[in-house]
Amino acid sequence: MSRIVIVSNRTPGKGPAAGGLAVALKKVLGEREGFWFGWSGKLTESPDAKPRFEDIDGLNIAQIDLSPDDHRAYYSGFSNSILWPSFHLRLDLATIESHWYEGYRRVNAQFAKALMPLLKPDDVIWVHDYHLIPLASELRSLGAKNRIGFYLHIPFPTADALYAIPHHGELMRDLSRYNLIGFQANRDVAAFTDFAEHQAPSTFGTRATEAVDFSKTEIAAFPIGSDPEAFARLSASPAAKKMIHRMRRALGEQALILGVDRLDYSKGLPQRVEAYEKLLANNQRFRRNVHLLQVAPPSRDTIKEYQETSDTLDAMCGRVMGRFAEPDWAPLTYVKRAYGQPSLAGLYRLARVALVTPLRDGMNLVAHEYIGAQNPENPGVLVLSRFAGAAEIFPEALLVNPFDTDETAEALRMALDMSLEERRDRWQALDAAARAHNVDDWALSFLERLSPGIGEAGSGARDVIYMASVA
Ligand code: ADQ
Repeated sequence: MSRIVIVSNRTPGKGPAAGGLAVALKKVLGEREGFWFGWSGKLTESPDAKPRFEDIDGLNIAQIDLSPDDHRAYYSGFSNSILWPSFHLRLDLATIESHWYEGYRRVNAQFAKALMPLLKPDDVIWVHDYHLIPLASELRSLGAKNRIGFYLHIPFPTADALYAIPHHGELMRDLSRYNLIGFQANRDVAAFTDFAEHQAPSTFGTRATEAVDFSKTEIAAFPIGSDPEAFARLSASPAAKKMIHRMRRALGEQALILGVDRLDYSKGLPQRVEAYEKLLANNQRFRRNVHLLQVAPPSRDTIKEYQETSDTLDAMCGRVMGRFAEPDWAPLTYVKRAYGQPSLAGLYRLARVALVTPLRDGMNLVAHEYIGAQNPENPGVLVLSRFAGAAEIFPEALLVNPFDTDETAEALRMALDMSLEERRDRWQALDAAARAHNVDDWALSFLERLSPGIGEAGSGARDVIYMASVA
């Protein structure tokens, strides 16, 4: 019987996870038998080639270690200082050290070597995210003939940004070794297709670039979702109620405006605080009547650009406090930590407005979770960036250009002034879209396209090996 092998950068750990991929795949894994294989999170000078098996939160997981040098080049270097900023169109924040590419390839080869002995000929392999673009190539060079799919959780860049990436030609060739490539949004499919067409052999000049053959690779959008029903349930859980009670006591009659993000420059946090500052500056009536809570646990904080984003945000929050705070009123609270899902659900439920304004985002699961957690009788309003993949499926949100802080401030004002009837109408449409794009259907539709018939087996009917690692 065919098995499913999922591969990504990191295995999920215990406790609250701040990565969207971990949240999404844990859900998929929780409903199936099998195991998850990925980097253990441990660094050692001479890693054992053989994976170790462990039970983590009911999931059977196989892990390998990495060497510190390889990990630095592969993870902080090529993946997160070159691919992440370029794919998010932030070439100004990219650090191009082309030697990192060797470490990136070495780690992909190490993953392939560890995985290969575990594979059976009819296993179906699902590889996740930008850390592992070369994995199919590496597996194929070891003789793997399996169906292999790749899912990109982040946006696909424009041709110009891709050209700025060292070895981009090899990465495109690596992508052509997959049978299926899944993107978050139609926007990404269009950018990929555009690039694939651009790098076809030129009929001009004498040195035509060699074409990459994508004739065996299917390309499609599979927008990821959350579990809106679970967030609806969680928002009425004791932990959520406790959080709501605590917040109500602190807020009194003030309307809560909420932001929840990993602390990442792609999330547009300084622009968001500036938009809030403009709301307060332009509308005196909101002072003392609204409160912004921004929850943003640090991530990738060994990378300089992340520390700088954190410093900028500290300064912005300080500026707004200095400008508007009074002895008995603070305009905002900024919390740098992760919360468990029940507490988050409580915050979502209480928030009159969710500010989800990334400068660019693959999907953005916070938007889905916020919708799921709303009270149908009295729902809040989602202010959403046009540049999140989520904008394609949530047109009933208040869509904004996050670079235009006047526009975001005005959307905030509209959200705070919106009638109950309009809030309900918009939320009903949003909730229907969030349910139609839930995470279970996302996983099944990808797997079904990769290997027709495989999704019908249902929970536990097949062994599932997840070889994975998370952002
Ligand atoms: P991320 O960039 O991590 O994911 P996102 O989709 O917003 O972004 O997912 C964040 C997840 O982390 C959510 O499930 C959220 O609940 C959780 N989270 C955030 N802050 C938290 C906090 N303070 N405490 C607890 N949990 C917190 C990447 C891509 C996205 C894509 C996802 C999934 O960058 O574009 O949507 O993968 O594919």
